[in-house]
Parts: sequence; structure tokens; C-alpha cells
Amino acid sequence: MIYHIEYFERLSSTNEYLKQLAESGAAEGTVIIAKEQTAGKGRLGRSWVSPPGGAWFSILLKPPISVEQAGCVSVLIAVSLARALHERWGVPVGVKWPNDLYIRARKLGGILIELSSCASRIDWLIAGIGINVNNDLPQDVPATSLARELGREIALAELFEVTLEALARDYERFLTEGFEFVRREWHRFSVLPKRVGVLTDAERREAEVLGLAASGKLIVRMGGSTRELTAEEVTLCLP
Ligand code: BT5
Repeated sequence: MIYHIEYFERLSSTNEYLKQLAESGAAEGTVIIAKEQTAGKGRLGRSWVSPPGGAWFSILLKPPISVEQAGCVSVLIAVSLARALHERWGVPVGVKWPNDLYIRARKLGGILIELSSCASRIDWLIAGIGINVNNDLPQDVPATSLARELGREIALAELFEVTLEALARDYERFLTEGFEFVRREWHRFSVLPKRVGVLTDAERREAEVLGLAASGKLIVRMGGSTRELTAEEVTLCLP
């Protein structure tokens, strides 16, 4: 994959900006990076705190897969980032399904997938990635940054180089080989305990984690029946 990278001093949200480009036909591999976001987005209408010093970026992908398999891309990106950060800086990054990066119970980063589809095929998919690097952290949530973990700042340019290279390699491997290698690696990085609470709009229910489906969905046993959860459906809370 060939990247076309654009940098901005400030955007409301790199996902929102890239969405406009995607709708006017931008190529796969277009990357938007902002030094600062004024209205960074999390999932389900939540907000993402994005002051200067962090890595806030979005990548446009056009995977030839169905909407049903979109969860694969979310897990692929989380696993790829966790491995890349661990290999380069030695930090013990874990993946909390589907899209969170954690270091010892503190959130290091998150991924927001947005897509457009035609029939059941994905037309374009935007992977929005936020990683706390040298930035100030939100006070009201247990968060951490690479600088906090390492006790020194790291160059953002190197962070982008390391992560974008890993993502391109793993994405291409996924397109040729399928999801199995990601699924194997997910087991190495997952920080989900056996029992989790699953929070839906209506209620919080206990569930037992059984594994990861070939579609990237999380297989759980809940109230006697087995279900596959999609990222949009639930927020997991560790017990
Ligand atoms: C996510 O949502 O974790 C996805 C975050 C994706 C952000 C990137 S930045 C580039 C691109 N452009 C965007 O506009 N977004 C993407 P979610 O799982 O919903 O988590 C959101 C929750 O994380 C918030 O409700 C806070 O509790 C917490 N949070 C907000 N900012 C944070 C930060 N900087 N570090 C750690 N936790 C944070």
C-alpha cells in the first residue's frame, strides 16, 4: 500500500475530514494527521481528548471484504499497533477488544472505524487512530501515554513511521492470507479476562469470553446462549 500523507495543524476530527475526501473518491492509503483535534471522536458519540503532542490520524482503506467482516480490520489494527509499539519501545501494550490499547489498566489509545458500504461490500473504511504520546492526558479517565511510560518524550515522526509501516505490512498480509494470523496474535496481546461485563444501552450483563470469531466478532456465552458481539453493539467493562 502506498501512503499519501497530509498534515494539519488543527482539525475538528481527522475522521471527519477524511470522510469528505473518501466521498469525493480519494485513494486507498490516504492518511490525514492533525497536530491537534478540536472535536476528536470516540465510538458511540463519545469524545476523544486530542491536545498537541499526541498521534491523531486516520487512514483510508478499501478492503475487498463484506461489512460483516469489518471487525477484522479493527482487531487487525489494534494488534498491529500493540506489536509495533512493544517491539520498538518495549512497552507492554495490551489490546482490549475491539479497539482499545491499554498499558496496565490505563488507556493508551483507541481506534474508531467508520465505513460506507454498497450492498454488503465495503466501499471505503476509515480507521481513525488516537495514541497518547507526549500530550497532556485527560484527568477524568485512567489514561497513560508513551512519554509517561518511558519517562521521556519520543519523536512523533518516528511514531508515525513505525506504526504506518506495521499497519501496511499487516493489512497486506490480511488481504493475501486472511484473518487467521491476526487471530493467533490477538491471543498474545488480549487483556480481556475470562469473565467480563457487557454493557448495552439497556443493561449490563455478565458474559464468559470464549474467543474471537473469523469475522473479528467476540464470541461470548451470555445467559446460557452463545453470541457473537460486534464492536458497535457493546462496551466491555472489566469486572
Ligand atoms: C475510542 O473510542 O477509543 C476511539 C478513539 C479514536 C480517536 C481517533 S483520533 C484520530 C481519529 N479522529 C477522530 O475524531 N477520532 C479518531 P471509545 O472506545 O469510545 O473511547 C472513548 C473514551 O475514552 C472517552 O469516553 C473517554 O472516557 C476516554 N478518552 C477520551 N480521550 C482519551 C485520551 N486521550 N486518552 C485516553 N482515554 C481517552
